[in-house]
Amino acid sequence: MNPMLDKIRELRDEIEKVSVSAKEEVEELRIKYISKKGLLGQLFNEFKDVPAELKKEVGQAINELKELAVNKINELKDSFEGNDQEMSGIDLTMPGEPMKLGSRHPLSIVKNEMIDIFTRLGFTIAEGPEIEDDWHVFSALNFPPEHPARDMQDTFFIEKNPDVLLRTHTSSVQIRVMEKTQPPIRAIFPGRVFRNEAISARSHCIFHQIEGLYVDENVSFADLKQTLLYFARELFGEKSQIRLRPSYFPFTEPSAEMDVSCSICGGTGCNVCKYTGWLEILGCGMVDPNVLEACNIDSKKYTGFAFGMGIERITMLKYGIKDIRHFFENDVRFLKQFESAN
Ligand code: 2NL
Repeated sequence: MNPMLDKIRELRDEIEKVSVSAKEEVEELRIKYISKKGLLGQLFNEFKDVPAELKKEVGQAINELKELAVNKINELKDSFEGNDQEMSGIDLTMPGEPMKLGSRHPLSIVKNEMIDIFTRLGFTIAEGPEIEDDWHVFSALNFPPEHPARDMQDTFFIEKNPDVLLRTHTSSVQIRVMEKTQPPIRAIFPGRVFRNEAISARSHCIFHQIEGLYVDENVSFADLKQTLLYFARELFGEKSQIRLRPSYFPFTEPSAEMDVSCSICGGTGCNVCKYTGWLEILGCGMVDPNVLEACNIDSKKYTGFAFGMGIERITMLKYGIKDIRHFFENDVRFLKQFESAN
């Protein structure tokens, strides 16, 4: 038996048993065995002295040993890089930690419900700019020049120029739609609006509205009532009743305010409806002919109804939220009480 074969067998046993406890030791092993001057390198050097008849057997044994050493060292190296399941102590077949889901903001939940209801009635959705001009927010909507809403006290003007302001209602988007489309128009207008008001439990300087508009030939007040009754029953339950009280807005004539029977007590009286049995939820009316004409819509041919409501107010009524400021503070203890996002 050739002494080289003994040496090879010894080295093989040694390498098979080798174990390490730190990454640096793997590098030491690499240098010891497979670097140029390592033990395998020496074997390759000695190979030239092996008698010709043994060259085949010894050569094969050296090559096998080299393969073993390279594999073993790579295996040890991987175990420290976390590539090996068993060595790194990580079981990749374990189920993952469930991800914590966020929850949808209550205003978004209610807004989406409202959008769904009106979409089923054939209304489309339109959006427009928050920074507006006097025409789209006031003049086209039949506000007289001296109307108090135009005052610095009520509206945010964002430049010295009094024609650059934050919209106080989404009616400005309705004007934009009517200016560029002829009837039939049937759309709703969700969005953020701004009023220069003191912040309290009941009012905020930023809030959200949905307005609606239907303009066509022969649109009547009866169409308005039936649309709003359907809306109230879808949002507050099929037993809901509505009532309309006369009101005034510059942009509608006649105008009304709508109450829905209290969804908390069913109309018998509770502290949410202040023992009246009714909750005021929106304003509405027939679009003033002046508004149609301002948008180049023929008021002799077409009529329309419009309505508007605050999303905060309706969300507070639906969920019994007592302070409007909760919506804007984004305290997770408040937010996580509402429906999960998925
Ligand atoms: C409310 C009342 C209302 C409208 C909004 C409207 C828009 C155009 C023409 C006519 Cl372009 N009307 N919008 C009509 C009646 C009431 O809002 O209490 N909102 C929170």
